[in-house]
Amino acid sequence: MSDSRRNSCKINGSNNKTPFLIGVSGGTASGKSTVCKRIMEKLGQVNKNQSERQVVCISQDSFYRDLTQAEITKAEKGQFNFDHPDAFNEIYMKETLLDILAGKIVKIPTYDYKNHTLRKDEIITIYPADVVLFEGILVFYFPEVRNLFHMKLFVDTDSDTRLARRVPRDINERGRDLEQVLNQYTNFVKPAFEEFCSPTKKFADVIIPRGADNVVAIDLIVLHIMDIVRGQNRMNGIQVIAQPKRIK
Ligand code: UZR
Ligand code: MG
Repeated sequence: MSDSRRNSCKINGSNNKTPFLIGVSGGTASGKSTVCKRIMEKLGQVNKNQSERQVVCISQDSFYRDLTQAEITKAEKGQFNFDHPDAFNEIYMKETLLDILAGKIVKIPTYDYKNHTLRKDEIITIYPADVVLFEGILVFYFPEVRNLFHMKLFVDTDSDTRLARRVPRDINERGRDLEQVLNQYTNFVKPAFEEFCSPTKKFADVIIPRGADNVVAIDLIVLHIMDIVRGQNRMNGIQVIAQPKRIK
């Protein structure tokens, strides 16, 4: 992380917070969302209202670009490559992250996997937060997006494990049938992982083997996040007194 980037992570005098931005990448079904969920749980964030959260999580899926009619037809036959960088709206992604870093309130659509469209009727409002997690298969692919992160995590889960998780998830949660899931995996998901996602592992600051099962790694990351949030509060004039553990 560059010093200028680290220094820019502070709470401005007003309500405008410049959050600490963490990118979380990894192959499909590697456990990115679960790692983010665990981080938020350990920070006691999940039961809080969005506007009072200090830590929020956004998915890169909200930044798929709108498809043309011809592309929707292809997607319905499992012939559209959702794992290719071209499937994303890079500019919208970058501008949203810049707005978040500027402490603005942003509204982002959720993604509907069944219809392969953004749900503009279901909008998530992201309020200024101390820490923002941004997770997705290609969050480190686009240099201008990658350079915005203060910290980069790569969830490194074995590809057999990922496929074994992906199949039931796509069938149960994303309305697919087995043949479609396996065809899509072989034709698009696996080759795109090897070409576009896996090479971005080298940009990570921390690689998390075994994903959400890796409690030690997640605990270390959470401690780091807590340090940052406390540091920011201190800069804002609010002293948070950490109780150092006594070694007996
Ligand atoms: P994660 N995806 C869909 O299945 N349908 C869509 O409409 C949009 C995306 C899949 C995408 C990718 N691939 O592998 C996966 N396909 O979502 C990324 N095919 O999500 O990181 O949670 O696995
Ligand atoms: Mg996910």
